[in-house]
Amino acid sequence: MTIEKKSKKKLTKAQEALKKDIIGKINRHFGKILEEATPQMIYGACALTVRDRIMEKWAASHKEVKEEGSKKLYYLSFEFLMGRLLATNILNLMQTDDYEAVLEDLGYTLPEVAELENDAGLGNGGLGRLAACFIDSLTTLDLPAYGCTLRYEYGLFRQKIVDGYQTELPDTWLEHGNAWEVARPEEAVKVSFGGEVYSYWEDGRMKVGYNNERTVRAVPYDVPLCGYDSKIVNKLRLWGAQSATEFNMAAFSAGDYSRAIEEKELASVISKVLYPEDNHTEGKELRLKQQYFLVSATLQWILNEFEMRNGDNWAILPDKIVIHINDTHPTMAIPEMMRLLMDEKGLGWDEAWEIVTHVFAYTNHTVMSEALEKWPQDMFRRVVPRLYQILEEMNRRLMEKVEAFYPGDKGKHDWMAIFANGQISMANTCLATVFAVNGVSKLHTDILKADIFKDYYMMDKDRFHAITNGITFRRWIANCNPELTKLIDNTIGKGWLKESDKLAGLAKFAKDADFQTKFDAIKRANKQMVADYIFEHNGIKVDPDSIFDVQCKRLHEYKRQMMNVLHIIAEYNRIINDKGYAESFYPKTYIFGAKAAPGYKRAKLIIKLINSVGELINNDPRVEDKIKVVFVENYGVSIAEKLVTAADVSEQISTAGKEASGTGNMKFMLNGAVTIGTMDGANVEMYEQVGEDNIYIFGLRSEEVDARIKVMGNDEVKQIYATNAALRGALEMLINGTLDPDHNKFMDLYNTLIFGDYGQADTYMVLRDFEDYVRTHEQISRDYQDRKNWIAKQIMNTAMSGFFSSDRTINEYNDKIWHLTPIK
Ligand code: 26W
Repeated sequence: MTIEKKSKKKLTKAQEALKKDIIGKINRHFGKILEEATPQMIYGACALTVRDRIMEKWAASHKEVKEEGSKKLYYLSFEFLMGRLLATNILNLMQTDDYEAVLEDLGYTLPEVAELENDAGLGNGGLGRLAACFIDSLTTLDLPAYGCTLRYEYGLFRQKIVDGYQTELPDTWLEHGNAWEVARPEEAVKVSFGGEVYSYWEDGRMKVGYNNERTVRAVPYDVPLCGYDSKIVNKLRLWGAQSATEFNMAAFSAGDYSRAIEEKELASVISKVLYPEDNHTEGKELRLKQQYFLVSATLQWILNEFEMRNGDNWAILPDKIVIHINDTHPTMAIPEMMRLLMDEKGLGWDEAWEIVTHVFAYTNHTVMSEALEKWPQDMFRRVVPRLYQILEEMNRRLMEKVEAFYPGDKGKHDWMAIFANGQISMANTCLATVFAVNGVSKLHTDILKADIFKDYYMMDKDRFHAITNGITFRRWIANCNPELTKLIDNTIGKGWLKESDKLAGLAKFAKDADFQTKFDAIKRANKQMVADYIFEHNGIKVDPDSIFDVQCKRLHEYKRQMMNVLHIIAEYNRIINDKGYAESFYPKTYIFGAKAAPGYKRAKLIIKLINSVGELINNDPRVEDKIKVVFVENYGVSIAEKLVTAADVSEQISTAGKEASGTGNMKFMLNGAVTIGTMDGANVEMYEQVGEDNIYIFGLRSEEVDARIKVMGNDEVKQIYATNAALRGALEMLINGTLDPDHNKFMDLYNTLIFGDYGQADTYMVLRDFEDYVRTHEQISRDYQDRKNWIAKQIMNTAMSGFFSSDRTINEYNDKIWHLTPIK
């Protein structure tokens, strides 16, 4: 890529020094002079100067954490969806102006250089992005914390649309190296799999040994992270797998060739690739190995660090550390800590259990049953035989407690057990152990308490918490929407980026003519930017004065992209057939972005459908200038940063009760989009914050959804089909040849709505909610044209989004669960 050079301004002294620094990196790191440097090298040189600055802070902050012996949080997560780091790191260091000036002097702009960084796409969706927002807020609040995850060589696949279909390409994010990480081979540990466990007596206690196990080396790579205008530096530790010895020579010489080769193979695959499933588990053995690898390496590190400071005073471990399990994926940390404390450190079961039950907290992020992790017992025993034994004992003790509380209730026993029906339940392993459990919004937590975790809730209510998710305002407005940020700074002063409640001060400007003009001009410019992006990438010309209606998130049936598409088809049909409607129709641009899990056929078919509908509508002269449908390829953090700034309408339309929280909803709200949504997840709280005039709520409520399935069944679906002609027309277009010449490509989508998969039609209430959805869209189109009132709604959304800062979320976690002290 070549970047056009621009003209110069005078630099301050500090900026001159920074410029020298950057040029120095070009000389010494890349062995080039400035004139020869490629844009990629300019990026690399900037990143290295930023890293130096963070490292200087790090050395100081590390010393403080050590000296104060403060309690630390370890946030274990299989996903950290960090995105790009250059611009946010510069922002957090409060050096945006300096870097902008110097880069301009060198003939570049900061945004164009920042764009050269590959996204760190080490996550699927909400859970991974939440972890990334959390680590930013933790650091900003000066709370000592480590994020722990795998150093996937390939992150979430790159999506390429070919002939309307999703295809998956490897995400080679490390191809130019990773400027942010520091390898720490001196802190490598060994992780062993499989083999046979045996026990023996030594020094008066029972010890455990292994035969035939396979061992892999875990090497940490640390990414230092600075908070916004904060003192401390935290880190994200990425564990990569390597051969234990380049080749296990001992085994090889002893004639055990297969073992030597297996170890090498295992090392080469373990941290190779992120599993691309979101809200769905496949129970693959390699995934189980990944889980054990991360968990064992992290716990060895945690206990080693603790031991170095506190010797064998294990009883105080819960005062010094807290380990957070981000969904059940790192649950093996629980039996692994039992193993290490008993087998390696010599503690007895009761002593170890007392510690373990005071160290772990767990967050649930989904109620979708296909996402609840269960491992086949046989596989689990084969991969981690010692943990299997420990879980058996945990289960035995658990069942005694359950029997005491629910005597003779066999159904409850099976439902609550760690071992049941040949499977091991990770959620129950957590629930049997942790001192705190939380849901990620109020509604979601209520559902946990009343439904999937009810039996555990009844046994111990106090440990359940509702902590609503949040997003870091540094990335999701300051960095991605600098013009709006400046406008807010100039209107209410600067403090709001750290004290987000102050944003409410904007409310009194909602109807202010001058403020409205400026606010609207920024939205318009952002829409133009996205229109340009779409033209460049999709070749589609969209009108920046049309309503930008955006649904961007993972593709899943419960998120109901399908309902959105059916509505678009119905609108299209009506424009063609109803002249009055066509004349009064206000132009709309529908924008989708979504990756589907590669094995989720129906989700992939919905992507094809969106593209086919786009093909049809975008090329039909009868609807020209009225509707455009755009599918943005390869949706991820960096594309989200553009789209959230340009949306007028944000689609948050999941079946009520299914979306645990949602965080995209908050990003759109913060940037002044108006939500059309169901009473689901955090939408409920957005409604409470922004008030009914500034959000469009429709559809069945969560209680109604359950009742509907039980009581009304499929007859209701038949009836809707028979009576709603617009909907029927849209559905028939799936199979009548308009969208595909062979008529049956989309048959599955039609069938699942109308007949259902296991006899239950319309599981996700697409048909049942359709009419209300259409009505609500019509209202939005009318309201949008009342410009003053609409802009006021948009401003109110930004103003009332302070509650959704992840700083607030982290403070709640800290007060209710972690109890860390900010570093002074
Ligand atoms: C094992 C396969 C798998 C992979 C990921 C199962 C489950 C998951 C995640 C828990 C799915 C996920 O990302 N859930 C989302 O978490 C967000 C952060 O709390 C919420 O805002 C979303 O509503 C929820 O869907």
